[in-house]
Amino acid sequence: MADFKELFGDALNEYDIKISHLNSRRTVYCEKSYRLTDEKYTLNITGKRIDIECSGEKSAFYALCDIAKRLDENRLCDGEYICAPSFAVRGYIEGFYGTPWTHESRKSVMSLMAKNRMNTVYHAPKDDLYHREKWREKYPESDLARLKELVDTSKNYFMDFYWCIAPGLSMKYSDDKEFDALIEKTKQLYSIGITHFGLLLDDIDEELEFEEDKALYGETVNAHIDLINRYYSFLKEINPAINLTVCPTLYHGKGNEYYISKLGQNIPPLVSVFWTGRDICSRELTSIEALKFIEGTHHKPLYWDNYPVNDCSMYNEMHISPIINRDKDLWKYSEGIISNCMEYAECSKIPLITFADYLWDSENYNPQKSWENAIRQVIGKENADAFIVFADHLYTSCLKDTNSRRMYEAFDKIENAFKAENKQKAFELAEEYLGKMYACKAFLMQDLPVCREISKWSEKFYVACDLIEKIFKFIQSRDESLKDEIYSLIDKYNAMPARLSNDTDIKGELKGLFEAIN
Ligand code: LTM
Repeated sequence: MADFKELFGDALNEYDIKISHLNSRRTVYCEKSYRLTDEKYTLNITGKRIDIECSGEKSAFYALCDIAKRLDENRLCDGEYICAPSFAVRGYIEGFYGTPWTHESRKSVMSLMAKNRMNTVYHAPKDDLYHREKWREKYPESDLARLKELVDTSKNYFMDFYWCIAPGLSMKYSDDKEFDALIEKTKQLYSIGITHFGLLLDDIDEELEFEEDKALYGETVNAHIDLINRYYSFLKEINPAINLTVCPTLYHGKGNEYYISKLGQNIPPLVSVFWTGRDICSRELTSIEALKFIEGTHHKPLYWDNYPVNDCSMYNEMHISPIINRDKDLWKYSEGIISNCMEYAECSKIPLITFADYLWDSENYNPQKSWENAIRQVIGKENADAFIVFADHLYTSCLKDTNSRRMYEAFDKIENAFKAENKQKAFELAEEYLGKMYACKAFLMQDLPVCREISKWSEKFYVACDLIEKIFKFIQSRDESLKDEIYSLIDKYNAMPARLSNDTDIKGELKGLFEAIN
């Protein structure tokens, strides 16, 4: 069982909580989704007395997480609340290119996401040699022991732990010895309690490499269908309860393309199929597009959502803004969503919590509120307001182009004060904003895991602090000697690769400010 003390601290101590386990329609059937579920619960809150009605341990756990969350967000109010998740599958994947997470990070992300009622984790670090390059080789004992600890932890948190293998870089599909190697490796993982598997065929050559494969299969899709079907049969033979997810080689687009529709229509309906949406990193995920995918493949998509991941060409962006642009009713047309994380585990927690909120209750998801709560959970209540001043500059991603909304609002106010010829007010506002920037800087300079992860971006933010301070000083004093310092700070800012506010946007805003004072 989960360590409740570790998860909730003393927060729930002052409440008289009674849990009743019932196996009735009321506790296992979700009217909204027409699904049987072990995740539903009812809360009856009267002052300090809370009655929980649920079917088992998992739903009781979610009920307690819910109470802790309401308490934390100051919205634990009297009443009856019937709760069940929107999406059946709610999770994240360590599926990025880059340094894999440490064991401690993995456990820490897992417990936090369980507390936010996610139920699935995929283990697929691209640069873990045993996942892709050395897929045939068994894990050394020490690695296996760590994996076992993760599996055991996931069980305590009612999470499905998917271990994934990606043999497609070098596998000769027609060679039985290769299939045997896959089976032997899989057995090693089954021996430590894994019953959820992922077979990933993304990011490999679209053409068959070996003559023997070409002769037997003709085209890649036939080799993949054969591999998936043989692998699934093997898994079901050793344990009928085993689950399998596959990631196809074509994993984005419309879902009616030749490869993906043939693959989908020729593998068992119970094998889950990963799909990243219209693009590799999709700005939107829509129900209409999910329906097209279902039509093409005869499978509901299981979204591999490439946010907040920031590998490859995105490595200068830091993705901590909330998830947006996913349709409210997408749960009807998909199995669920699995968010692909950044190699920065601490920072990933912020967008992941917003995913968890959306996935639990997509109708009522409020990105802004969810994000602010996420920052409070990850950064701590005392520092959340300071941190947001910096986080305001980290919005650029596949989801959104605009950035630094709060800073530009502050600049607009200053500009308006100048235009109204209220110089004193303008300078006060400038001071106020600078004060916030420096309070933020003081937090970012601390030796904390999240601050270390984000240093490439915070270093640039410090230059922005100096730059804006100098600009405000110049506006106030008209001291021409400041100009050189300003220009050299602008050059320094532009030379730093981390992406914060776009340089041309800042110049545009400042131009407005200069015009207002002239
Ligand atoms: O998206 C998929 C299915 N595969 C890879 C990921 O491993 C990678 O992290 C993302 C983002 O670069 N793109 C991919 O194609």
